[in-house]
Amino acid sequence: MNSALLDVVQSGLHTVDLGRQLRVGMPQSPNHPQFWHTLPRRHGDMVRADGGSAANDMISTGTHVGTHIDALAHVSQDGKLHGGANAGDSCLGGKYVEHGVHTIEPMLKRGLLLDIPAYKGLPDLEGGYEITVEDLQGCMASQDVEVKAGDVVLIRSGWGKKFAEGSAYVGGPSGVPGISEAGATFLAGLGVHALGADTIAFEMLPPGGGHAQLPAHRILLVESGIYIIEALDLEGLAEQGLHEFLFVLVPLNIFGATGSPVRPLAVVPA
Ligand code: UVW
Repeated sequence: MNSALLDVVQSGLHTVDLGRQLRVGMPQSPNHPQFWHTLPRRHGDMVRADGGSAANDMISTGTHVGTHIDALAHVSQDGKLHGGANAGDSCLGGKYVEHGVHTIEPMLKRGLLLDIPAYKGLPDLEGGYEITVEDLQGCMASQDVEVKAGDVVLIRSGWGKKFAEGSAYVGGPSGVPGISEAGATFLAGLGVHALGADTIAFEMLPPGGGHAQLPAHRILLVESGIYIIEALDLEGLAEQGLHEFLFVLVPLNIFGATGSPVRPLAVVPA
């Protein structure tokens, strides 16, 4: 079998892992059940006659842990989901049939990185900083990024460096940088397929404000049908100066769920 696609694969690909490693105790949104992993069976618990033995695991977890994607069912506004469906009636037997994570097609899309601190000449953005429409436009111009309909746009704030620090990453007292209502409206107007960021809630959280108000979630998930990807690791892309790539993301096919942990990849020719 031969094709242009396989020719590219055979000539070598360079992959940047955009997902966080799932670890017990990693920082996560207080809104969601914690990730937990344990070993019900360890080597030696049961040993076969030939001396072999197998270990196995169990996980219990919220679906919005680590790097994860929000399905359209995740957020409602005034009792309505995207497209006007009644949020209560849409949950059939505890499953969001119409807008659950199982409805998200595997993503093989053009991915774009907007590195906002690099554009602004800063090491990182401050907690609570709202990335403005002017920031987005200026960053696109200076990093030669032209957003087209169907793209996946990843917004780096530099806040992802705090992931290893635990609660500092969640940003309760400090707030977290990100876009808000204006930025979400602007990017939705460009017809993007999904948006992602290196922060816990994708959008700007004001100092001390927590997750009390999430206007970008409303604009993207409810009003525009645009998926949100959170807690991405964008440091590798930034270090390598990669602003355009093949973006690959496949959510777990969990029927009726509001989200899924993911391990997205950015892929370019080697
Ligand atoms: C919320 O609580 C809004 O969840 P997520 O950060 O996954 O969007």
